[in-house]
Amino acid sequence: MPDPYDPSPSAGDRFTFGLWTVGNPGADPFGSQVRPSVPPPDLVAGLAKAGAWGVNLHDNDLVPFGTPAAEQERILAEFQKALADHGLVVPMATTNLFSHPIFRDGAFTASNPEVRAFALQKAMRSIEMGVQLGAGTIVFWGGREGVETDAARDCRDALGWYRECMNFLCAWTKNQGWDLKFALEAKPNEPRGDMYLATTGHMLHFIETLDHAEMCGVNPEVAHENMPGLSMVHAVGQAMEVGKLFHIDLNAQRIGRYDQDLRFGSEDLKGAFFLVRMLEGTCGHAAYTGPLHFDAHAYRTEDVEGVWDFARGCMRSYKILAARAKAFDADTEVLDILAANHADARNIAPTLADFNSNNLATLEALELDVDALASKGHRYERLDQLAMEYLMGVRT
Ligand code: GLT
Ligand code: MN
Ligand code: MN
Repeated sequence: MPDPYDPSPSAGDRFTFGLWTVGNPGADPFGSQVRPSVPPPDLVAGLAKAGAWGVNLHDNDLVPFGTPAAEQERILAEFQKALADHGLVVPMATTNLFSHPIFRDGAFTASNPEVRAFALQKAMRSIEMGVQLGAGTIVFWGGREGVETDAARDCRDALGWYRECMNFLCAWTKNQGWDLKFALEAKPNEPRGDMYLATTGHMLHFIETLDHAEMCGVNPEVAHENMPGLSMVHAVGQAMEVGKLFHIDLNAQRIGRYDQDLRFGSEDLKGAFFLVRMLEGTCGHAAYTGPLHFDAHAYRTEDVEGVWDFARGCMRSYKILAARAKAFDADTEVLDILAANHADARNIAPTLADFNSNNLATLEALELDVDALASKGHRYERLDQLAMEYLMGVRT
């Protein structure tokens, strides 16, 4: 009998990994690579075998910086053959605007307009390649958009240039006749001392200031919200509530550390549980239906086989958490506690939903028993323990 927690694209699982994730050779700032660099077509084969649905990439994950055009075409053809042979799709593409030394002072926010021009040229070439591979979503992670010292420039100027570049790319994309979504990814720090647009909340506001806000949304990452101790569930919830969750980077992270990009579910299991519950649809809200992307990598201790243990682990943990969340949401004790807290016996909620003269009069006349309300317990200890017991596997 097949294991119900094994990923299965034919059963509708839409798990994806970046070439840079399963292809991560285990280098860190203190040591060189510990695993061989696996060619992208072999990563495609491995991902298909592991049960992934798709693969995402930076331009330079596939085509090294500076590759001549003819060689790029050969690499692309070989990669597309691997995709076709193994039945994988490329739903998302992104641009490496952080590795090359030209981006040492930023890309879209670099003080030098020539660097910003180069960043735009590179992004356009990368988007063209993404379109050729079938990507519908383009991620923008501003890895170098920030400073170590604010003496470098006024952050208002940086934000203005960031906006100009995003506006330029949106307009160019529309001009090309492409129907693409841009997903902007926030991070508070690393590699820059302080990065502009540090959280998903910052990003959501910035998007509303763009000329083509409708084609821009966010790509929240668990690690990036958790590094400063923020709630990924609330970041994703805010994005979903305004229809802006265009993509997601799933991984795991301990608060206050460097960007660990750990196997999904391997830290903060409870945070992962409530995240998956939200993504799968809960409390009467629609599910997220986009790709479930893992932006994580295997421990440096692993060899190539360990990388596939890591990839399977990410997908299995997601599916196990989805099953646990579904059971939690169907539990009558859970439902009873929620119903008791949400009860609206006097039908007050509609009065609060809209300011008009009737509602104002109703609100002003409303007599509320402050002492009774203030003394009421909510039973969240019991509710949370129920969640924990599902997570610990004793309640099913
Ligand atoms: C890099 C970063 C990730 C981003 C990738 C997309 S690149 O690995 O750490 O969080 O999502 O550019
Ligand atoms: Mn990411
Ligand atoms: Mn990360």
